[in-house]
Amino acid sequence: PVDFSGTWNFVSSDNFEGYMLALGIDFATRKIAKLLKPKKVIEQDGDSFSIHTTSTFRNYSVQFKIGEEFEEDNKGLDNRKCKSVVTWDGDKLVCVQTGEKKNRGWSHWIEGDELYLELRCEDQVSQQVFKRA
Ligand code: RET
Repeated sequence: PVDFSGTWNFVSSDNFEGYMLALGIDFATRKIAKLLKPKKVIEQDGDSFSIHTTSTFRNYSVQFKIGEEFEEDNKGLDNRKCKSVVTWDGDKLVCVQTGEKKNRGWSHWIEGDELYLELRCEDQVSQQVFKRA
């Protein structure tokens, strides 16, 4: 199967502003966040994942096991708690984040040496692309 493990450098992003607006992220944070080139460090061990998003401004980490619901605090993002669960859809990792915001979640997949991340919240979709370091 796919192995997401490794360090991934930011390449580009699309509509991150729309996603952050849908989450209710404040103006000042959005202005800073949209200039960031975050790095992803992913550790995958069987069905266990740890994903670290790091930037010069703020970091976000999440740990999960496929199919096991967990409480996500989204600390430093919108700080809203969600019940999250990540499953495989073929070779895609798909997360559903159930909480106050409708249609919230993300998908991760790999194409060649690029990692794609689609972020969803309400009617907004943002796509980010990373390249293997
Ligand atoms: C940053 C900077 C501060 C403001 C915002 C951020 C967004 C981070 C996001 C991380 C998503 C992580 C995922 C991990 C699982 O694969 C860059 C921390 C809003 C959206 C989906």
